[in-house]
Amino acid sequence: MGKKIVLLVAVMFAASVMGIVCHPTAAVAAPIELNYANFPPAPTFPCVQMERWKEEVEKRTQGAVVIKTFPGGTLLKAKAMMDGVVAGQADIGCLCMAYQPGRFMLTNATSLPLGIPSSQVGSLALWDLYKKYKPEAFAKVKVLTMFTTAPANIMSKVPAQTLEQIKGLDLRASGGAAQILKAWGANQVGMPMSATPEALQKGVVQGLFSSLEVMKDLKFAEICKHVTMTDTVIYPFAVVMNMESWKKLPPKVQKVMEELGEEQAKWTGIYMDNHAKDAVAWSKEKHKVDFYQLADEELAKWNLLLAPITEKWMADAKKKGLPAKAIVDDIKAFTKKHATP
Ligand code: 3IO
Repeated sequence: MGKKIVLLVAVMFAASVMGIVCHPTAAVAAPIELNYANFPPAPTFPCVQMERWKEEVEKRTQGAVVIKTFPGGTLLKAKAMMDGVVAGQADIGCLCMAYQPGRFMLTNATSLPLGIPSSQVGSLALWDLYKKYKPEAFAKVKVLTMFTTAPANIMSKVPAQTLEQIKGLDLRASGGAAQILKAWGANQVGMPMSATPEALQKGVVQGLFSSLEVMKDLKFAEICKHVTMTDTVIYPFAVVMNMESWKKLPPKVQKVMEELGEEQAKWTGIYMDNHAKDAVAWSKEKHKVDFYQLADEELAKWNLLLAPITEKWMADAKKKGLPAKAIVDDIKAFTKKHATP
């Protein structure tokens, strides 16, 4: 009797193991495939964070999800990213919000001159801001993470060390950073980062205003021999997913992605801050780039010109029915919270 039961249990156990191992649907259950589009070239930080996210998701879902990455605008280009993801041309897309200032007005407030000191702080503050306000601009997608660059500096072919030297100089930037260049008197030229290498090469612009890691990743150190350190304003980014693609995911996979949201923001921030430092050292050593630190009184003069930018954003935001002052106050508070260890 006892033996029979043992045998029966053994047979049932073996059958169930066989079922798990050999059941046709379980054994060949194809992984869920997701396409992830990005606009700049593969060596740049938005693509580095994309590969890290892909690896983490594939690892944490034990291969149930496979992510195919498309850097360099091969699936969707910079300004087509949001609409392309909404339309399902890609499941996931990484976009720079500064390229569409009006569309992402609320989150673009992080690129007002409010003193965000680093990418790590900026990324976590931006994520907090998104979670608190859940802007209408993202109603049609699932937001997977957000992050920012390190503060922007001027990289140029000619010295741009005084307001006189900047006056009328063709410099490239987008969104909040573009407003800063205008305030300093440059001839601001707007275009995504992905179009900048060619514009520099062809002489359409004499330099750019962005975070310094591109000196190495896009080899701007070969052509821009001058950097003026201002550490003014970040560029904000979002990673968004098509809503249908999101809803189709098993809850376990959704959980993995949701748990990665803030972690990915922080990872990207730390990567960016370290990489920007690394790019500075590399540019000095390998390409003899001159890094110029503004004197305090000069920097004060430059900063004074920036005050109207936040006022203008607040007036415009109010017109659109946004709680402008609360948003700016929150960005300052989130910045302080993440800047104090
Ligand atoms: C950026 C965008 C793409 C690749 C590398 C980058 N480093 C800084 C940015 C910020 C940005 O979007 C821009 O246009 O300066």
